Amino acid sequence: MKITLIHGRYFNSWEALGLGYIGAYLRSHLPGVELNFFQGCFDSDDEIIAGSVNSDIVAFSCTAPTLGSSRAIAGAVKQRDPGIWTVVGGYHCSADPRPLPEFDCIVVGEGEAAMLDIARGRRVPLVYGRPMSFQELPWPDRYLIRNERNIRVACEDNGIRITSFQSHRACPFQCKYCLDGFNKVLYPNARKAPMRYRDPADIVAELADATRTWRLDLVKFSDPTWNTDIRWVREFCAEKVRQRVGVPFYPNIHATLTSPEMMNDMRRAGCTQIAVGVESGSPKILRQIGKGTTVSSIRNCIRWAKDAGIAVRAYFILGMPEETVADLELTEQFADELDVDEYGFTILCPYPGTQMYDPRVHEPLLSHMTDEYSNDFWATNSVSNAELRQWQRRLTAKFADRLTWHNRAVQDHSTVSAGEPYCVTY
Ligand code: B12
Repeated sequence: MKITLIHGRYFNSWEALGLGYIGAYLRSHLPGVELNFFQGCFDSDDEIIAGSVNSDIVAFSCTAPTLGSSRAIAGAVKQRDPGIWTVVGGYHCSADPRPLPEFDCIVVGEGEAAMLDIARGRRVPLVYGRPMSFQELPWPDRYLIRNERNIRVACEDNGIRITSFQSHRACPFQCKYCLDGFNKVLYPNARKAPMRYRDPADIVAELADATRTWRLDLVKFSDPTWNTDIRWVREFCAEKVRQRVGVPFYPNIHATLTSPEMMNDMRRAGCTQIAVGVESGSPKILRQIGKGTTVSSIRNCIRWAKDAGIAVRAYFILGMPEETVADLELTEQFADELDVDEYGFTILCPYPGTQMYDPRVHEPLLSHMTDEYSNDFWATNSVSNAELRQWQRRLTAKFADRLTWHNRAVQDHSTVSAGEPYCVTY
């Protein structure tokens, strides 16, 4: 049995962690399985097609912007050998699992158990993955996903070797712009997101092992919100200190769930930087996003981080539907006031599966809907797309010396063009 796993083509080069988990799970249950891996930002379409044709199954991992190029590759593979079973999983098709001619099967939700069933011969057009527990999941197979390539790009750009880890699954928040606000899509039978946390001892052991193996200088977390459980954060920090795993770390932090003690614990455990989704400086817009943050919780969180000696990256989203110029002005004032180390400014993008997505309006735009850095159609009720882009340009120019890699990359290249692995995602 030969299975080829493909991470759809996007212009950044994060490691394909989800496929790393799926590959490790398949190997632990099917010892003889032959696994093959390609990543669109490193491997050309021709290489991927040539490397896929003698497989039994070719499976793609896609977000909305990577679906188009994956469809083209799947189509070419099918044309060469119609007997190959093509599968697609990941966020986009989980949110929109309608059949597509290039794929024989769509997987909704977490992919490990679903892919094992498929590898064992299940041949149906739609498979619902089940929420996996970390006790049954091996660590991701970083050799399979050729993690060194991602680390190398990061190192070439920043001089540091960095890669990502997952500390829990699911998200309890329902932010309007994020697919996780639609946990129902991923976990259709659950009333609440089925949160699962890793044993702190286990994740710290993985950090230690990977730091040694891959000579890491910094570890980041893929979790959209890392501090969903304050007690878990405390235990993780204590465990990292106890196991003397000194590698610095960098998580995404929800501003409301913080305290000075938490920041101090994190700093002691090696946290050198946090990312905070500030989103807006307008109390009205923050309420509408539904994240549960306020101007004052954000202000406090960032002050406590700075006091603890932790650097802060702040992300802002422009363009909630009821956002006005007055709200955008509040955002600019808040960005000035917060005075953080790094700034990112995006324009809301209505991805399928988010509460902002209206299929009647947005589906026709999907073919050229790139992402929140370059979308050219989204507007608020009172601010046009051109004006939003103007605001984005104004803010990125104002904080030009402190921009995130992504904003810089988009600026340098004026549009986001897929298939150029020129930048890292740190
Ligand atoms: C970390 C993260 C990133 C990282 C990179 C992640 C990566 N590995 O490539 C960075 C910051 C670079 C990033 C970039 C982008 N991201 Co992002 N990201 C996330 C985040 C926070 C976590 C994803 C993650 O790594 N999870 C952990 C790993 C272990 O799991 P996984 O990849 O989800 O895989 C599991 C399942 O999805 C499934 N699965 C995945 N692939 C496959 C394939 C098969 C065959 C099967 C069966 C199953 C399967 O099984 C896996 C194991 O259980 C999610 C939001 C969230 N709440 O989770 C958004 C999210 C995935 N991102 C999103 C988007 C839109 C983007 C960008 C377009 C944003 C941008 N403009 O840069 C790019 C696209 C990157 C790309 N390569 O496609 C959207 C996707 C929405 C959609 N409808 O497609 C999300 C959901 C956030 C949102 N706005 O709603 N992202």
